[in-house]
Amino acid sequence: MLKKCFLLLCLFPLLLQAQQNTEYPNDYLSPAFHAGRRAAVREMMPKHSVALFFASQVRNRNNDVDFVYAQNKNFYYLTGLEEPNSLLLIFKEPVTILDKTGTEFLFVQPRNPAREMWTGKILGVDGVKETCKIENVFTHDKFNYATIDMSKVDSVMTTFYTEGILQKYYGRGGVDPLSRMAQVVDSAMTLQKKPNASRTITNIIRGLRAVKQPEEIAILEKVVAMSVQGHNEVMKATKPNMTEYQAQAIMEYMFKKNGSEFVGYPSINGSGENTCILHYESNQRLMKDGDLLLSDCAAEYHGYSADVTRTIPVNGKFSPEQKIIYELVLMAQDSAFLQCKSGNASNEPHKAALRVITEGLKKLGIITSDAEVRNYFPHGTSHGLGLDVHDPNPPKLEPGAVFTVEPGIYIPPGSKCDQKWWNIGVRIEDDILITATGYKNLSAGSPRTVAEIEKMAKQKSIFK
Ligand SMILES: [Mn+2]
Repeated sequence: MLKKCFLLLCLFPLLLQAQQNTEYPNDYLSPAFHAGRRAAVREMMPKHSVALFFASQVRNRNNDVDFVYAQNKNFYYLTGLEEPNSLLLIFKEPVTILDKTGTEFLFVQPRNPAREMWTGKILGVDGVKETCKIENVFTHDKFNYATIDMSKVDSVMTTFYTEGILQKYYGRGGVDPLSRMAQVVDSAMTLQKKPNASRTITNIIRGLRAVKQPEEIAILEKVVAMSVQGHNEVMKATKPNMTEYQAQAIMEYMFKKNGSEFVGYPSINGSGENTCILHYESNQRLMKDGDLLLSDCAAEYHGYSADVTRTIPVNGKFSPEQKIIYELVLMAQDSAFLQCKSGNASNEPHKAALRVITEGLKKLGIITSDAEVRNYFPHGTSHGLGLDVHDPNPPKLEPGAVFTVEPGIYIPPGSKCDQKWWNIGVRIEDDILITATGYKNLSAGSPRTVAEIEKMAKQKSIFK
């Protein structure tokens, strides 16, 4: 009986994650969500304007191998469609295109059974109508800018794709049918003389993406939970003479095991001197007794990324110097959390963290002036989090804002301070949701304090 209870307790963390019990995942953003986002964009568009949103192109990796396809996040936000060679047009006022009158038109790649046998199903017009619940869908070969009545359209807007970038992404005279479409759009954009029109649509969509809807928060909670499981397993499994890439493997195994499609960004698993390299990605070093391991790793799920960092002692116990620096970063993070409330400017958490770290480093004699703090804490404390790992954040925090709080201190070898501090790099990063009453730390399931981390390091890993 006791044994059975123990087993159940062990399984409990795994059961926290909803188990998939349908043939394919069915917890994607709903067509109603995407329709609502398109309506919100249109609502904010200036009179007599049209906004163009392009799907990402497939990108070649080597020879005949392409990169895993990654949809343009704005296009995904507005459609949910994960296919290349597609274009969404949103008009402020209704227009008629190909005998259909409306404000939304989607041009997609046509079905191609021979190609689909090799690279997978293409939805085609009927499939897109059914899946995305968008009414006016055509194959992209039907797109002809000249057939659109532009007499009432004063501005043409597109996000990120300036004229030059369009050419870079789509090419000229390529075999891809979209190249022709890209040329048409390109020429349409050069025709319009309104200055800053594209900045307008970029600002509109950034403003919308900065405040998450309930469906987005539900996915973010799942992807952060997957990421927490990875960090906790690494805490349990890490020991001297393991490599950084083995820590990475354990981390990413846990993401994938729980349904994550990708990592949100290349995993950073830096030990020893590599803890002081902010975006260290090669993860090749053999970890030694007495080192710290800084893991900045997170999963991606249904397009949304988490962003979590934990710093742990490789042998399971912080040295006195490591503990001092760690607890200073922790104190900075705690003081930043206190600024996570609706109505605050979104840089208030950073200001609080910077103050604590500046005073702390001065007290330790590591710096003598305030300006020197940037040598050891060179980055900001917060960025928005969502479809992009660096997502828009609203200028003023409000319910639905999701962002990171990630202070850090990095003391590389050769720094102008006592040698005992060298090779100590610490970052603690959590994912915060602003609520009506305060904030919720979505990644609170992963230990942050010295005592909690040292306790978890003693637990048995599924990899031991
Ligand atoms: Mn981050």
